[in-house]
Amino acid sequence: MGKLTDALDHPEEIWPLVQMYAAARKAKAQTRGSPDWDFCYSLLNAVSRSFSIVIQQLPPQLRDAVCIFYLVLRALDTIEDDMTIPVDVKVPELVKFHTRLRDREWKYVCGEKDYRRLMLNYPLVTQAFLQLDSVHQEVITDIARRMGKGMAEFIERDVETVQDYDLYCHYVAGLTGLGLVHLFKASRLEHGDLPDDLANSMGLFLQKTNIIRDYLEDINEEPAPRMFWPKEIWGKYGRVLEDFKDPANSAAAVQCLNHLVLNVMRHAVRSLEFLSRLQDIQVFRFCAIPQVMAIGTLAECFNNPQVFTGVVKMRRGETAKYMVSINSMRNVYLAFAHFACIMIKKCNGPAQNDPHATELHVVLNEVLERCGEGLNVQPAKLQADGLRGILGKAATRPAIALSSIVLILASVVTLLVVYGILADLWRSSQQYN
Ligand code: D61
Ligand code: MG
Repeated sequence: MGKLTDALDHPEEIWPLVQMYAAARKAKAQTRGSPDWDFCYSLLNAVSRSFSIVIQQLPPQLRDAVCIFYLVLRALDTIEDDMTIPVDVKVPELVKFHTRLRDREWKYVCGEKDYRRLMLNYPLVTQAFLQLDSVHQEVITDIARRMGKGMAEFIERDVETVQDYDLYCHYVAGLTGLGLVHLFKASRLEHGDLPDDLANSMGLFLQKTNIIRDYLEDINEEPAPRMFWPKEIWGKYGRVLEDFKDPANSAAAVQCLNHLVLNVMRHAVRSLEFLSRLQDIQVFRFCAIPQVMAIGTLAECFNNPQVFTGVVKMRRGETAKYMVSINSMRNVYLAFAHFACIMIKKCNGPAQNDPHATELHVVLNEVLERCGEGLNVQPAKLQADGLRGILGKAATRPAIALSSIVLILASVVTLLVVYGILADLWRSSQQYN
């Protein structure tokens, strides 16, 4: 029901939804007829819808390497996340993981559902990994080694300080950014200056957004919760993290949430800088789409008590709209400005008494300024437009026209079907007469 009313409320999202659905179907239907690669791509599809779509639109010389990079790190992460593995078993397993990459027999049964399927069939991933260029293999092995070591470090201690938080996110996501840059360069698709610090910010922006959004899921995790919110921040708002689940503590919980949103938004300008340096359009889309989804998710989460009672996500249609329209830096600036404006509006309205509203406002203005520079318009003008939803009006204009066509076609099809039924009825009534 929600889907239909959403579509009627946002008709401009219908065509992007159709395009996404078609792209997903096409991706699923593609087979190479070799069990290793077919397994790898079907698992990628099953485990991550959004990364699967952006990975599959990469150029061929990069697509396979990034797909395997994803699955290798997903396997490592499945070991990290499995709370039934005893610490003294898990730590050495994470540290040694990179040495398993060339072992055609190795598997480690853990995780659940599709993650378990990945671990059970890991030899198929290894078989595909060993077919990659040796440079790609080396990059993946190096990142898996550093990530495993970092994950092991945080199995034995908690994320306490903001510095710990940045370090943990560097290990699990920032390193992925560094590895991807190496893969882009090794495939000769990117030649520019993409320093580690900028690539790291790309990962931190995605990872911190997930950590903020997944509060409830992580705290309810069985058999034991696994939390990454830094105590240096949440300790200012509560005695224990579980307290935020209680609606009686909603005000303090939301202040804590807003403090974390301020913390992650400090990465936004650097991530725009990274994106503006990319040269290949497919690599650009692969990198930009997740960043736009992240700032969209943050705009939804900011000052929203529902983070503590359920899942806060962008609408599927909105996700689809951005997936199809992010094909230039201009549209990234427009999207970032749009979501920054949504947050500025909250800073001036419902969140105006928040202890960090002023600081967040400053950071959001820096994002707007950067977008203004990129677009060659005054940030003030951007703000006036931003509140009306610039991307919805300018960048997706063809999508709106096309969605009207879809609606018209749908009406025509309906009429034809109704006409067919009536004609059948008439014919059968003629027979019996
Ligand atoms: C450009 C494009 C994609 C990028 C990027 C730059 C920089 C970094 C990243 C992707 C990585 C972002 C990770 C954000 C999602 N977080 C997780 O999945 C957590 O696990 C982290 C360890 C495994 C990383 C696996 C990964 C993810 C995305 C990739 C990739 C590898 C390889 C290529 C492309 C994209 C998280 O998972 C649980 C959850 O979020 O539900 C966790 O356990 O904390
Ligand atoms: Mg993990």
